[in-house]
Parts: sequence; C-alpha cells; structure tokens
Amino acid sequence: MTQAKPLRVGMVGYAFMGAAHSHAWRTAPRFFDLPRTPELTAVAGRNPDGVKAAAAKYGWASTETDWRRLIERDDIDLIDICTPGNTHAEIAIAALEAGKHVLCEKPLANSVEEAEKMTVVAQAAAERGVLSMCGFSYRRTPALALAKRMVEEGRLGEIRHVRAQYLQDWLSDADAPLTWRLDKSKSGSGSLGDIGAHSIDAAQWITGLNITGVSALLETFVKERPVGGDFVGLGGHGGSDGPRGPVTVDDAALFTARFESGPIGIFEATRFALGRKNAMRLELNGTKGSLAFDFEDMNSLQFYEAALEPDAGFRKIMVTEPSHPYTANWWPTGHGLGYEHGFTHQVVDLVNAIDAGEQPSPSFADALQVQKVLAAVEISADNASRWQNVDKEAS
Ligand code: SOE
Repeated sequence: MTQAKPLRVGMVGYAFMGAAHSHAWRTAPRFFDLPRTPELTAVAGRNPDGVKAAAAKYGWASTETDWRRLIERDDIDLIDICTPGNTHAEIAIAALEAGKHVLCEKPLANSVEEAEKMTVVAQAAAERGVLSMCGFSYRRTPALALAKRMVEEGRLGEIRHVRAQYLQDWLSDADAPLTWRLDKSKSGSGSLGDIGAHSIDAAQWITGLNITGVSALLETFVKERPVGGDFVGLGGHGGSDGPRGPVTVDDAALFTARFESGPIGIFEATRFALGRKNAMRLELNGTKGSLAFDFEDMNSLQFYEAALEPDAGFRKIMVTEPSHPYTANWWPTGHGLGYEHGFTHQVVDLVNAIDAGEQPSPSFADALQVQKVLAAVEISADNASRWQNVDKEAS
C-alpha cells in the first residue's frame, strides 16, 4: 500500500477550538480515505507550560511559543488558526504570504476591513496554489448538508422565509467571569459574531442567496462582570464581591433581513436563553415545502412536503443513512454523530480540496460576506434599528 503524502499542520491556539481541531486532524484519516495524511506537526501558544501540556494531551509532535516561528518552519504546510478574532488577520496574511495553506476559525476577522485584506491576500495566494478556508464547521453537520442538497434539488420550491436562531445559556449567570469572548477588542462582537455568524453563514450557504439588508437590535444585559473566577466550559462563576470589568460586546442580537431575489429572514443569537444549550436552529419555508433543523437534535431534519401530505405536518428524517452527506464513513444506520464530527468533515473537505488544487468552501470571500452582514447589523443597531443595506455598509 502506498503511503499518502503528508499534510503537515501547525496549529495556533489550543483552547476549545484547538481541542476540536486537534481531534479532527487526528480522526479524519482514520475514517476517510484522504489523498494526503494530516500530521500534527506543531502547536503554538504563548504559555510554554500550557502549550506543552496541550501538545501532549492532543497529540502534537512539537511546540512553539510564537506563531511566527510556526510560519517560518519549512516542515509545515498548513497553518490552522484557533485563536481569538483579533489575531486572525495578522496570522492568516503572514501564513499565506509564506506559502502555507490556512484554515481560519470563524468569524474570519473582527472587521470588514481586516476581512477584505485577508480576502485579497487569499485570492492572490490561490493563484500560486496556496489555499484557504474559514471554519464555519456547521456546514459539515450532515443534516445541514442534506438541507442544502434538498434546497438545491428544488424540494422546497422558492424560499420565502428564513428563520434562524442560535440559542445558548452559558452567560445567564450575571457573575460568570469576564472572558475574551466578552471583550470587543479580542472577539470583535458578542453573540452576534460568535454564534450569529454561524446562522448567517448557514442561511446564505443553504439558500444560495446573500443577505442584502438588515434591521437590528443588540443588547448587553450584564454590563460588568467579575475579573477572574472559576471558569467552567465557556462561562462559569466569578466572585460577586471582587473587581468587575466592562462587558464590551452584545449579549444578544436580533435582526430581520432581506435576501437577494426575495426571501425574508429573522435571526436571533443569544447566550441568555436559559435551558437552550446549543440550539442552532434553522427553518426554511418555500413554495413547495419546509425544512427545520435544531442542533440539539442534530442527527435529524424535519421536512414538510406540501404536495405529498398536505395535512400531515412535518416528518422527521433521521440523517444517519449512508446516502446522506458524510455519514457512510461512520456507523451503521441510526447510530448518530456529534459536535466534533463537523470539524472532522471540515478537515476531510479541506484536505481533498488542497490535493485537487481547488478552492475549499467556505472561502475567505464567503466569510467576508458574513463579515459584511455582521457589520451591517452593528450599524443598524447603533442607529435605532434603521434599515442598513449590506453592500452600502462602511468598512
Ligand atoms: C461559543 O459560543 C461557541 O463555542 C462558539 O464559539 C462556536 O463557534 C460554536 O460552535 C459553539 O459555541
């Protein structure tokens, strides 16, 4: 058996996303036949002990304490960026200019201006065969990939309504600590960019239609939070008496939207929906039928086909059949997948695209479009929900 050529990966950052990406790089070649075999060559992080511990835990062969060193190394083919948004542009641009492929976590950047620069550099790099992708991992959830396939097959007819919610509750405790996700200078925005960006990307990708304008509302319910405290998962509990610092991002984002060629949409992103843990939901109503997805029941898709059963309501498709996207490589029918599989599928698609010399999806240009919608939402919210066209948005 011939050994596939390696794809030597250098990852920057090793927290939640770093762990998910490490798992994906390790797992992808074990379940999918890949034309190149990912190697976990090096991981970078500023804290020497932290990065060594992460390398040992997640299986990276070496460590660096400066991401620039990763980019200088000639035994690395691809840079995987799993750091907060304020670092994405600098790392991605340096990596692409040095001839390394790039996988960059979402949202692509913290501003349209940064995302535009990254896109220009990515497009020039692609002409030299150096490829890049933004990590909107939910595109690789089998049920959402099936939803896209069904829309493309015309099963819904013309789309009229897009209803997207991304509901979490990990910030509901007013004493949850002030983390980087609550600091605009690091994260760019709050619920809007962290989770709303996923909904925007999924809605545009599945319908094949861009959002052209929005009217928005942003709210920060808890304006100050404890500095430090016990982190649990993404939130946790800080002291109620100690020093507090300002929350500089939105806790919740709501907006209505128009899509090109007709559909209208309503979006909600919040970390205060008590009881909703990771309810990334999307419902589409078309002229022939409707589809509904909820990540909390991620192995299924609800489908209503008006012509077949006008009075029967939605039926549930278990998205665990070998004929469904990505599922054939996993377990027998009915044995579902989890959150981590989206990241594994992302690696599979990226490695295949790199080997074929084709642009992976979503490209930085696709992610720039999401960034423009995020910016338009913020402008509208700053202007008492005034209608804001996405293409007129100021960078
Ligand atoms: C936190 O809200 C978060 O981890 C996001 O940052 C991820 O992108 C999403 O997949 C799950 O929630």
